[in-house]
Amino acid sequence: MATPQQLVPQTESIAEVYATDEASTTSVSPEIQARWKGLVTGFAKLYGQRPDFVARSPGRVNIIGEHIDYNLYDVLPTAVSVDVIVAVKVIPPHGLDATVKIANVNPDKFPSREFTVPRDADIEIDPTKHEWINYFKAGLLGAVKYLRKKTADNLFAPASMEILIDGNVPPGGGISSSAAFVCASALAVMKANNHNVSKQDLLDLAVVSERAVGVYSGGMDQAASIFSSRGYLLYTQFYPNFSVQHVPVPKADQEITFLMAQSFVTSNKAETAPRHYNLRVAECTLAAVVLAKKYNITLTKDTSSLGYSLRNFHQELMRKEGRLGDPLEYQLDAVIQVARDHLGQEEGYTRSEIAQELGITVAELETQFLSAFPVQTEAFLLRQRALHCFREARRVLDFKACLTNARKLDNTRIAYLGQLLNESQASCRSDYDCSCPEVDEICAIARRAGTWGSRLTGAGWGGCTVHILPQNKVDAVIAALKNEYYLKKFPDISPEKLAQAIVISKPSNGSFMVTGA
Ligand code: NG1
Ligand code: MG
Repeated sequence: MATPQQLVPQTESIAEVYATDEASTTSVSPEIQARWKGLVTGFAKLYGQRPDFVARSPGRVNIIGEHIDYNLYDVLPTAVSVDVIVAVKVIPPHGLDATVKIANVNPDKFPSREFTVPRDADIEIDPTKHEWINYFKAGLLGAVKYLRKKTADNLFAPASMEILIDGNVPPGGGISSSAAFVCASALAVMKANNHNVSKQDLLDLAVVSERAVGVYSGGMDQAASIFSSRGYLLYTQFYPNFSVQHVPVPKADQEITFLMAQSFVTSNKAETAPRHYNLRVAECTLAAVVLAKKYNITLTKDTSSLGYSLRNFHQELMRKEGRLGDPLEYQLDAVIQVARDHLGQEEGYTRSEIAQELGITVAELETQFLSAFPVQTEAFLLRQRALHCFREARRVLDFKACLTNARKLDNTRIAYLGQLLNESQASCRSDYDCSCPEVDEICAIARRAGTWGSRLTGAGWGGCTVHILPQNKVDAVIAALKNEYYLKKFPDISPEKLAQAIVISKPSNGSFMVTGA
């Protein structure tokens, strides 16, 4: 029988294993071992000595719960086996401006760089210049800020380092190469400065670091990259406080597989944020404050990126109506009805209509809610965004209940899990408008070929899809996707790219570190 769901101690430090420790290394597949060895020998060749340690953080797939982390609703991602590994040698002396030499195992695509970390200032990241080392710098910046605070030393100088990186998470592909990169980098910098960072602290700093690149994201990706555990999904809660639980996928009548398929439609999130990602963050916030106003509720600020989330409104409404003791599912049903009743305008709300709802001027609306980042739109679709969010939050609860309330997943339950994924996709497409024709097409092809459920994963507008399917349908689904999508849409696709298009990954371990390599 599967192990029951486990609460995870958040103050726990990141696991550290020794390269010579049989018990921890024999469980690693030969391909992974080869890649790690390649990194260490590559390092020795490049810098003339072996690294002190290797820090690692994986990509993630979100199984269900899309675009609700920044509304502080629960999500259900897990780490995947592709990851970013960072080999580091600390170079004395310590205490001066630090020098960072950084290289990638793929130098043609990711050229080597060297830069200085000034002792008395923050390193600068130019988000308009798309450089591969920006993500390392984001992790470094977050780690240095953390260490300066921790040591109460504003002039804290991090150690100089020689670094070699190998990442195999497809970039811009919806499985969070960015979070893997930022988390692994921050972890590496912590270790290089002799700090055993807790998972919670690494999470907090990694989330803030990524926002520095310009996207007002929630914390799901970094949580999955840091806290996941092999064989489990990571039930992640953000409200009232952050917490995670490891949820096993129980034994089933048929062996269940999660498959991910890239659309190869890249949406540059930082660039499209004013029309896509950040606009959605703003729309949800505005929906929350407009609903609160209708009920005469004053929201207090929460931990979401703009400070007012739909979860926050939900909580205050339930408190007011004396329903906080109701099961969360029923509470969500209630707020779904509230959104239907009180956000009536299908065509959306203009700035002046929202200002009128709130009893403030347009200028006040701009300063209070729309000044953190630019958004480009005439109409804010408050009704559709709120409905997606509340319903998606409900689907996450249903999905988790279906996994945890049974010792064994029979076919009816499995079909229900698939249905929830399909409903999530439909909602992302219509109410949240974060899908795209290619992603819709991949989902349709995959379902025809035998998946139980198919949907986009990650921010969308391209990126990656996730599918739940029986093991015995894997070949058929892969063949259908190749013939009907990849080869048709990209006739000149290289064999390497085609090989990266589809990944089957079992839920994997989160961040860890290897020393003594
Ligand atoms: P991607 O685009 O897959 O990195 C983004 C956000 C998440 C979450 C999802 C949508 C970042 C770093 N992450 O994921 O926090 O909101 O979209 O569910 O932007
Ligand atoms: Mg990302």
